[in-house]
This record gives sequence, structure tokens and C-alpha cells, in this order.
Amino acid sequence: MSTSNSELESWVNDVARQTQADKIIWCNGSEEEYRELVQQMLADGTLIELNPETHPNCYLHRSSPTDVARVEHLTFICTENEADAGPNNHWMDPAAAHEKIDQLFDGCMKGRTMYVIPYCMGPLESPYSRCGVEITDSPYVVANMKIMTRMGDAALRRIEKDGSFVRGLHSIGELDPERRFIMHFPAELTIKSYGSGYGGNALLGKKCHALRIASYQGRSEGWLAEHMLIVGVENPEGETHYLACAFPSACGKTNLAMLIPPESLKGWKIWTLGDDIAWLQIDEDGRLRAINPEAGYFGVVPGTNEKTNRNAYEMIRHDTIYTNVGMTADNQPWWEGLKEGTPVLDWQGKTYDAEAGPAAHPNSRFTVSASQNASYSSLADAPEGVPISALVFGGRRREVAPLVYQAKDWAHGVLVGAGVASETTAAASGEVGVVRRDPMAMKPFCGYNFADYWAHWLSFEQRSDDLPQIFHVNWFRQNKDGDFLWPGFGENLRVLRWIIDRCEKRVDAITTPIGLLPAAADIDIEGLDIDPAVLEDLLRIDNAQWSTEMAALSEDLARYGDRLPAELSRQLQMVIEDLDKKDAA
Ligand code: SAT
Ligand code: MN
Repeated sequence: MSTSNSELESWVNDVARQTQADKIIWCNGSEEEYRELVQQMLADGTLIELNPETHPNCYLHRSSPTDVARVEHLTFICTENEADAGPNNHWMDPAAAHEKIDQLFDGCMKGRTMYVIPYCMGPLESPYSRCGVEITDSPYVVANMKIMTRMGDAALRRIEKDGSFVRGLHSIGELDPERRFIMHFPAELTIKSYGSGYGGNALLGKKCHALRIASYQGRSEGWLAEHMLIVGVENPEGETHYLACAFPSACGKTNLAMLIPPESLKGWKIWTLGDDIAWLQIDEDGRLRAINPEAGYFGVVPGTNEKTNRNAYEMIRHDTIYTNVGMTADNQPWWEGLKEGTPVLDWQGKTYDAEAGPAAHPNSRFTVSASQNASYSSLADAPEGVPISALVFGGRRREVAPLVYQAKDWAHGVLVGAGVASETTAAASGEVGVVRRDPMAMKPFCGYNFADYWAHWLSFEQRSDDLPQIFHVNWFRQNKDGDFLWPGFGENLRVLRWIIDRCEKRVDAITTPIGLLPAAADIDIEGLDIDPAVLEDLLRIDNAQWSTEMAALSEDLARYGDRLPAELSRQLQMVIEDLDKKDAA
């Protein structure tokens, strides 16, 4: 018997019987265990050692070429009633889904080792944390879970104390896209994932548990699981505000979470708490508090360099697992936008040929412990989390959305979140660069009907009169020639300053139909080489464009029918009427 939790023990035995695994290993989470797994993967070619002089303890994994991103069309929410999954999810009847995927699991671990990974999402001592157990036949998944979560003996002890845990069953199967499914059974707190080794499909603590299952659980328990980074912004006076920001995958959450203040903003400091997921709870004083359920970063590699993100650049020079980057002649990792070195091999291990495609896959990733980040905040380990001053939504929009605006109040802020749309990226399979509606940046991750999710968001207003202010940002606005208008990266701090000043009621704003905008003079551009006319452009809203945008949103919301909260429709109607009035004026 490996655990005093008999449910866990019998589930593990059942899975071993079903999959016919050769061997069962209960992971203890030790460094030694990690090192042994790495040795084994180096021996069988799953990992390649990178240059130990320039990149100590760094390894490269080359995935199957057809297994490089999340697969939304193969991801299902399996609830008794289809309407509970909503038009935002692919749905399958739970019994049918179990049957379909269990056939794939039958005997799939013959000749393989089955790893049992107890993990805790969130600080081990936090009342806000939740545990799970992932069973997998992939040592690569175990190594990644070791970096990304608090896993092993300590998590098992907490599971034995709590009594409950999320069950995640994973097999890489044959890595065949035709035999691949990611299935969620929220009512059973169960995940079954087959046929992929890619992060979002295979590290079940991440999107599957900490977003899809947790969002469902959070609804009944009164909290929120969000696709948000958490960052602390400390001003020169030593005062720190915490922000939680939701952007779709590969839109710069990691960069914003570890931003380096520009030279001209002396005395400002940034503290990283999380780069992808936030769990938000109302505390006894009515404040919204956030914890980061994760312990590591699974970030996009291309574009990372000393200038764009020095913290990330330095953090991934040691003790990092790289997936699908290129390699130089002396075995250093290489990617587009690195700005140094020359690739000789591409991400598939073929001789690099610029004509044939990039050296690194556009969705190549690093896996690294959060504690390696120079801007890591030790509060990421605090059981009570941090109080949130502002919630910030954003997307990648060539036009329409201004640099920043503030919602008029909480309910309007929920509409602003519901209205997030963004150009697609390489983080999910499919076409890149088309505008897609991605409410709260949760389109791929909300484990239940969005209409019910918005009602849940709206309900927070009844529970506290001290909720954070809500904002929307867009770093990606372009001119007609396709040049970005805003420099982004470290300079984004200038926008965060305005956001914090608004939270502290230190600055006025201009009321418009879409929300509250800064006067150009209130965005500090000292030391920044930007034409004031460009800043005006960044803050301009075009009524005709916005009327079209609201019509698109209205059409999207109509998909939710009667289930859509009346308050959300009312908020939308108010914006539309204000835009019409402005047009008439
Ligand atoms: O889904 S992943 O966690 O692998 C990356 C992302 O899309 O955010
Ligand atoms: Mn993400």
C-alpha cells in the first residue's frame, strides 16, 4: 500500500490493470528522482543534453512534429446536460466519452512504466490550493510536472489530509493525431488525456485541472479560476499593487509578468507571482485575493532575448527543459529573435534551412522553475496569496482596441472581459492571425457554459463592495503599414502606472461610450521616443469601428440564448446606445 487514501490506492490499481503497465512508480518529487529520470531520457533519446558550459542542466526535447500545440477540436467537456458545457465547448456525453477513451487506454502501457504523480496546485499550506494525481506513462511529463507543480510526497500528504483530489489519467499512446482526445468530466473531478505529450494536453495540472476543472469547481464554491498572470508593481515609495491580467495564449503574459522597468522609470520594481493562471477568492475583508496554482513557467521561447525579456533570457540559461527549439553547432539552444548565434539544426533535428521554415517551432516552449526568475516574488508561496487592485483584460488587436481603458464599474467590466477578442497564435493548432472572440481569454479553458460563467462573475458584486477595478489593454495596435504603434515590453509599465493611479483615484479619466480613457498627458512618456501624435492615435476610439465590434459581440453573446445574464445584455445595450448618441452628436 503506497497511500492511506484507499480511493487513490484502488484507482491506481484499477488503472494499472486496465493499461497493463509493466511497473508502477509513485513519484516522491525529490531532486534525485528528477535527475534519474533525466538520465534515463538522455539514454533513450527523449532528451538531448545542451551545452553544459553555456546552459548547465538544460535539455532539449523534440516532440513528434504533429504534436506541438493544444488541440481544441479534440478537447471535450463531458457533462450530463450538453447545455451545461455551453456553445463555448465541445461536448460529449460522459458515458460515451469514457467508453471511447477507455478503449484507447486498454493495454496502452504494456511494456511501459506508469508514474503516479501526486501534485498540489498552489502553496502546500494554502486553504485556496487544490490537489490532484496524474497517472502518466511519459517520463517527460513527470519531469515537467516536477518543475510546474508542487509534486510528490508533500502533495500526497496533503491529499491524505484533504481526502479529495482530481484524477488525471494520461498516456502518450502512439502520439497519433487520429487517436487523440483530451476529456474532462467536471462532475467526477476527472480528466482523461490520450495521444499527446504537449504541455497543455499532457501536463494535466495546468489547463485541464487548474482552469477547466477548477473553473467548474470554483463556480459551486464561490471562486474563480482564470487565465491570468499575477504581477506586483512597486513604486519608488515602496508601495506595491498587485494586478491580475488575462490575455490569450502567446500574447505576452510571461513578458508582462516579469517586465523590466525602462531606464527612465527609476525606482520602479516588478515582482512576478504567476505568468499564466490565477485562482481568485474573496477574503473575509471583501478583498479579492489571488494565488498562482503553478510553481513554474511553460513559456513561449521565440522572441526571448536580452532586450525583450532579460529576466526570462537569464532564467532559461540553466536548469531548463526546452521543447522544439533549434540548435547551434556547439549544442546551444537557438530560436528566432534570440539575436545571437547561428542554428545548424531545426526543431525536428534536420539541417537548418531558412527557406524551409523557422529553426524553432513558433510554439516552442521552455519549462523552468518560477524561483529561477530574478523578479520572483516570495509571496508566490504565501498561503494567503496577494490582494488584487486591478484586473486587466487584453488581446492582440491590430485596430479597434485602444492602448488602455477602464470599465465604468464591475458589471461593465464583466462585459469588457466577455468582449475580449484576439488574433490567433501558434499556441493552438489552426490558422494564425485571424481575430477570434476569446472572452476573458478563457475560450479554450472555461469548463462550463460561458453564460453561467458570466453570471458567476457578475455575482461577485453582491458579495463585496471592495472589488478591483477592471481594465482593458492592447499592446498590439498597428498603423496602416503594419508597424506597431506602441513599443511594448518594459514600456508597458507606463500603462500599468496609469491603471494604478486610477485605482488610487490619483488621476482623472475621459468618459467615452466604451469606458474611461486616459488623457494623453496622463500617460508618462518621458524618456520614451514616441511622437505625441502616435500616442493620441493609440488612445483614439473610432465610433464606427466600435459599433461593428459591438455588433460582433452581440452576435457572439446571442449564441448563449436565454441563459445569458440579463445584466450582461443591459451593459452591452448601454454601450451601443452611447455609441449611437455620439454618432448623432
Ligand atoms: O496550453 S499551454 O499551457 O500548453 C500553453 C498555452 O496555450 O497557454
Ligand atoms: Mn496560457
